[in-house]
Amino acid sequence: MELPLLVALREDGSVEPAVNPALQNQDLLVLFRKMLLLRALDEKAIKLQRSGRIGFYVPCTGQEAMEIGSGFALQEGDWIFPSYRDHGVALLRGYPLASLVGQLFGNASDAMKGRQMPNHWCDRSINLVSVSSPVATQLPQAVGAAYAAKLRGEKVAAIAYFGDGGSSTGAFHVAMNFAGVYRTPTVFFCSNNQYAISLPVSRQTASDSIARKADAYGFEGVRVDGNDVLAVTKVTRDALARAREGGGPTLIEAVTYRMGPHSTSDDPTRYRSEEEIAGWAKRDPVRRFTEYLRKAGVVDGVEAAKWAEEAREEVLRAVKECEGAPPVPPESLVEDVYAEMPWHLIEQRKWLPHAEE
Ligand SMILES: Cc1ncc(C[n+]2csc(CCOP(=O)(O)OP(=O)(O)O)c2C)c(N)n1
Repeated sequence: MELPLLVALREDGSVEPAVNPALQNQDLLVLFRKMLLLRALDEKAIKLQRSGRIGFYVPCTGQEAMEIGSGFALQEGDWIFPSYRDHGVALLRGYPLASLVGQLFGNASDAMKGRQMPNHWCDRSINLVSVSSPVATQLPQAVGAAYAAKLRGEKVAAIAYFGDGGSSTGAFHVAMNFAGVYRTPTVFFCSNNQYAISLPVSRQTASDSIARKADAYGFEGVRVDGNDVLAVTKVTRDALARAREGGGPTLIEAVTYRMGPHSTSDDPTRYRSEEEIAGWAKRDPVRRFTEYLRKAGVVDGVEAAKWAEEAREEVLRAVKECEGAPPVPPESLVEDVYAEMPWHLIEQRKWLPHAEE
């Protein structure tokens, strides 16, 4: 039997009680405003790339609910192993917008000193581990971190984000198996956005769902409406709580849709129809949540528009702050590797342009 798709936000504006995270209004507004910020960041970053001001960007329009809902469910101390599309999780956990934007410019405003690919940020202070470029390699890392936490008796969980394409890798199966056998406090969060670049999910698996795969590894798999921020919050929160309490891992499949291109280097018109995109546009997670909040009397139309504008202004401020920064000094290339710089790096630093010595 197919696993049910858990939905909280019903079409008539009510909330399914079994999937309701029962949030206070102030928390609903946190979710809402972060979703708006994420949408505004995408809009601006695509424009920056198209006008040649940044080199590359990975958008997440259409996936705001799964980003913000799952990020909201995390607690301080939990370990986050993100994928390149998870800016929302980072923002929700307190990674500053200006740091995300600075990393796209790769200049002196970038904490990664321009050494990483764009969209590959991290922050040790919030247990936000560096994005891994090779698909799904973050999964065994997350299981290792979770296992270490378990051995130390720490009540924290590790969450690993990946796409439907990631579920076809060896790393996925290795990680799921180890997590099942050792009952590690890991949440596997799959954003099933229907495509791995141009490859549709129908070519990715013969199973009736990705969540189903958890059966084979001896733990629970859950399918949730990934465009429903309340349902995502609820299932992720439950899975993380179970993990922290020693209940073992969970595989969450958030069913969603990538509305934009895979990255700014992709042309999705080559592999998707207008009709398909229009069908998913009706389930836009930002609009859906806005409508719910309006019906519930939590925001009115004027406030919603005002906050959307404020989100755009916040992004513009971050861009202004970062874009004017100077390039990273070339000599920084040899820094941060050794506590004391060895002689050969001192020599090599002299050959770099603009080096001080
Ligand atoms: C091991 C590996 N193979 C191929 C690639 C090139 N690549 C980058 S993203 C991607 C698609 C991943 O799709 P999915 O896991 O569904 O995540 P999504 O991008 O849809 O969020 C591929 C094939 C890679 N980075 N690593």
